Amino acid sequence: MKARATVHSALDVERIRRDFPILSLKVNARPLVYLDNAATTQKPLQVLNAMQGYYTLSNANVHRGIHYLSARATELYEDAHIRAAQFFGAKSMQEMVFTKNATEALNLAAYSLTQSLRPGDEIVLTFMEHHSNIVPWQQLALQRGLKVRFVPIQSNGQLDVHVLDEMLSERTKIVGVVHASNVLGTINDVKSIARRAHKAGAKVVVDGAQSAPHVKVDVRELDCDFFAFSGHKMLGPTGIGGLYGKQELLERLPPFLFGGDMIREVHATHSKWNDLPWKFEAGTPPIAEAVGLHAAMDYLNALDLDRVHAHEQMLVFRALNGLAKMPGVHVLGPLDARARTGLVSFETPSVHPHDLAEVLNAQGIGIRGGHHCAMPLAEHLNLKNGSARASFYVYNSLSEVDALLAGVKKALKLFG
Ligand code: C6P
Repeated sequence: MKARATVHSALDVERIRRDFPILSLKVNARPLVYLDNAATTQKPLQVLNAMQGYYTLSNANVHRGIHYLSARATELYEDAHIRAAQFFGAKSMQEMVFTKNATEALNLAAYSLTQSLRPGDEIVLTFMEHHSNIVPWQQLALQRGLKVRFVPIQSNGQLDVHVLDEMLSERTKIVGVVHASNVLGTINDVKSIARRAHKAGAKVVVDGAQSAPHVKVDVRELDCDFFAFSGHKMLGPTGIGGLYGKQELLERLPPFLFGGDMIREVHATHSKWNDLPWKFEAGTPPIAEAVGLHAAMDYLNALDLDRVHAHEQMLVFRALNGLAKMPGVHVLGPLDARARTGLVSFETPSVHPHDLAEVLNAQGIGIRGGHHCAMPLAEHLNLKNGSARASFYVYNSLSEVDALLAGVKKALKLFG
């Protein structure tokens, strides 16, 4: 096996690392090598300072008061929607609903979209999905008599779109697809999937949790109907994510959560909903987190996502080549680094991924082992113990990839 990629670094990692003091930690007397970015990324000082600045000088509730601080907090909260809408190429902030995370965004889409479906209607998902883009559909399908079908994965780590074509029919109402797999790293051709799904009359829901941080996303170019993301995987704080939705669809959908701020009028027997996007944002929202997310998106814009992707390809290329040379290691997903985001998962049949993660932790290296919240994928690929996963980001360097490779070698020897 030989991995292929364009090899050039596009980011000044040394300078970037100065924005992330946490990366200077020592773990087990070794420099921390943080390779669990698909779970969550570290936060730059710019994000931390923006959030502290908000609480220090601008804190109030939003959309509720006419006093100075409430107006200021409201402006900051709405500015964050505008930035997020721009970041993903949405038409306006009406199309950008903030949620707690990608999971909540996918639950919102699943709940609201399935309310009008009838028994026998079909939802097509893929075996590459994270539980967050399976379980909501599965549970609503059980309640409403819907059928969920799964597109298989080919041996090259890509979806079998011919099977998708065969599955699509007038019964298909929704196609749910992960943009980038959190296990295989595969970047799916969402644009072509959306074209196929729309031809059948289905709506397309994209799980962008693992693509939004790593590649430039333009929802209008992809022509997806919904796109979910999490702020904490893209340098932002936990507690905030979002759902992009085409305005005309969001206008028609029923709300998911009910309460304050999402209403225009409430009477004893009925209520009327607020304008978009507030119709889908019930209760006091994550205001400081929105300010942090805004700063994170500014930070990523300044780095340029094309350069972020190029940098990650360089790291993945090195990791793929190193792992491919090791006997007893089986790399998952596409062998071409250009078809991937910045993560590499691999199986080591002689070492349980949790043991491998522990040996690496003793060397200061943080990776994730297990099924990565994608059990149907592990079953589909017959991965009994799951896999080990190293996931990279803007602050990771080639020498950290080398530390990973040396660590894996050591673990294999230890257990070999
Ligand atoms: N995957 C991982 O280590 P939340 O938890 O809502 O922020 O993200 C959920 C989610 C949805 N889709 C994909 C493709 C994901 O990878 C995740 C989160 C983490 O792989 C935690 S399990």
